[in-house]
Amino acid sequence: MKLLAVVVPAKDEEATIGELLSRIARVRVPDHTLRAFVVDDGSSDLTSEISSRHGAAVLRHPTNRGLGASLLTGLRAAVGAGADAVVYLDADLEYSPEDIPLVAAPILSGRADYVLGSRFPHGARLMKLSRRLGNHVFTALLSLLAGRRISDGQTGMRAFSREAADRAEIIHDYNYAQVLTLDLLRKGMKMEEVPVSYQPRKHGESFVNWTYPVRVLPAIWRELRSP
Ligand SMILES: Nc1nc2c(ncn2[C@@H]2O[C@H](COP(=O)(O)OP(=O)(O)OP(=O)(O)O)[C@@H](O)[C@H]2O)c(=O)[nH]1
Ligand SMILES: [Mg+2]
Repeated sequence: MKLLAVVVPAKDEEATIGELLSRIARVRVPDHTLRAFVVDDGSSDLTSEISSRHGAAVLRHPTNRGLGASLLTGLRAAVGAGADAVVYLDADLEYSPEDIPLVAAPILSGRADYVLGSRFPHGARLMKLSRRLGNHVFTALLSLLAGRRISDGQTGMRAFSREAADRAEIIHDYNYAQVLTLDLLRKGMKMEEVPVSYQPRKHGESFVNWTYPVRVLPAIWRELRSP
């Protein structure tokens, strides 16, 4: 049996993490054992306790370090545990664990090293207008920089080959979304997009606010200038 690691970064997600982990436990992928790795990013609620109770491996950041750092902690732990492939998804149930086999498929068949689970076209009408516009602007910019058409550059559900998980670098903690993709493409990783289902967050708080563009643009610039 091969190991498919499911990395879940979580900051104060006690309302949803239990249900998410129970649903992950019911997902079946042929020839693979699934194991959840929850990265508790300095939560002050019961995120870690609930995750341990569900049998997940829990990696704890003593203080809040941000989503990019959390994802990287999860990827490194998964590779360290011998994962053959990794799927990552957000903890807030916006994405469905039932889509894990779908985003993992191009990796498991050896067709791709990196998969973006795209919320378009299905989820588009559910997304807030401001979010949708922001997504289009940043995805257009990412497509331009990547030199290929991408439909959802900011998705919170992705899959990685072992090599991509091992080699990924994230130059900016606040918004890993675009810089991670640019980093992996520049390393020659093969990318695919797969449509996934999407439902806007019902609990907890989002970390996205009006400062997003001010923080993301310099990060993209730094990634492009890095060797
Ligand atoms: N808010 C926040 N989330 C974090 C942090 N570190 C890890 N996360 C997790 O990162 C994932 C994505 O965060 P969200 O706030 O849902 O970001 P988003 O999906 O772009 O925004 P929404 O559409 O409003 O949900 C969630 O699983 C969070 O629990 C952090 O420092 N702040
Ligand atoms: Mg979310």
